[in-house]
Amino acid sequence: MSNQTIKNNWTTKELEDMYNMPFNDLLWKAHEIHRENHDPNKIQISTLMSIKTGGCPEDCKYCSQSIRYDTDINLEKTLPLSEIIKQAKDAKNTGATRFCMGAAWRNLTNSNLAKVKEMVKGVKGLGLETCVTLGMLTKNQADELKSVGLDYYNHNLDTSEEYYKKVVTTRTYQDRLDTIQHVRDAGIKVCCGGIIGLGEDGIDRIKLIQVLANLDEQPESVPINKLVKVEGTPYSGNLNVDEFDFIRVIALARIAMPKSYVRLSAGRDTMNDQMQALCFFAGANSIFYGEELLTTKNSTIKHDRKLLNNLKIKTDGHIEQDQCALETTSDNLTKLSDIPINTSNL
Ligand code: SAM
Ligand code: DTB
Ligand code: SF4
Repeated sequence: MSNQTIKNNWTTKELEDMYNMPFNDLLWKAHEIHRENHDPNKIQISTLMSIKTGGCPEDCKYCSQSIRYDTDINLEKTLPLSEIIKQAKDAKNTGATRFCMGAAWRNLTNSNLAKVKEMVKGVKGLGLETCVTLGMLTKNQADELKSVGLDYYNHNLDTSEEYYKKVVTTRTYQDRLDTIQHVRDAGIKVCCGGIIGLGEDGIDRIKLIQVLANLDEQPESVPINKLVKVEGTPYSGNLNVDEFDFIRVIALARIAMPKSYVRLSAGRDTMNDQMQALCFFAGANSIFYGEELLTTKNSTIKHDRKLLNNLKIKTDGHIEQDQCALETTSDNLTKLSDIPINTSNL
């Protein structure tokens, strides 16, 4: 790992010039920085679970869970602790090292805080890292979550401050920044990123990376989501994201935030293997692993195992490389799914 200091006074022009470099030059630069700071052949894997689905009062125009849009999701109350522990165990058995619990809340209430604290304790007890994404938090609530050992809090800025107003009207960019500050002040690691495909311009993507990189402390984790076009939301008919532009954003995030984990997040199931490989080359080193995200589908586990094995990318979990290797020779995905996971060290 390099000891280079982190730069957090990026100008828009510096990042814009980089974003617009010839593609090969940008990827070369990003990959060099990636190698200086990370193992280029290793990724971190997280599994997501929706602990409370739908009925959210916010109006985020991309979201299946907003009460304002007629989407085809199953509304669910907050799930019981036993269900969460069961799924966390499954996630660990499948190879995840971090378990992220998401709730369709505008903000955390104190009665929900008590429930979430039990969830964090239970999941940590399994030896998994914990992450939650629960909407806005007060400073005191962030301290309470820290007191039970929460590792990460996910709270995305989604896009530039200017474009954000078009995407969400029920809260401000500053509200998001305030929660991120409370998380940071409490000593919880910050997971903060955005979405590509909201109808934003290149400059909005550049400014998102600028805001993230210029935070006093850069987020430890930076999820870059590709919009999942959910039927019934205002963004269901958005234009497809240009794949090279998406890869450019990954590269820019890597260059501007050399030490952060850049997560290739939602929308991976619409990316082919070659595109994902280029994203890993450009500096992505984390993924959501598991059949589902929150309400939409993810790339399948058997597909991911085959991809990671083909690329000879190791994970920080218990995905057994030798088991996968058996499969590449036969290239038989059905057989792959039958291979038992080694649970000896669970
Ligand atoms: N309600 C909380 C909040 O908004 O912070 C937590 C859950 S919310 C679903 C978590 C994040 O998922 C959002 O901030 C957004 O970046 C991402 N997300 C939601 N719907 C998405 C979609 N259709 N495509 C891509 N990313 C999405
Ligand atoms: C993040 O940046 N992406 C994840 C996680 N953080 C919570 C959520 C993606 C949600 C995709 C749409 C859905 O499944 O509802
Ligand atoms: Fe609610 Fe979060 Fe969806 Fe916005 S992104 S509607 S806050 S669940």
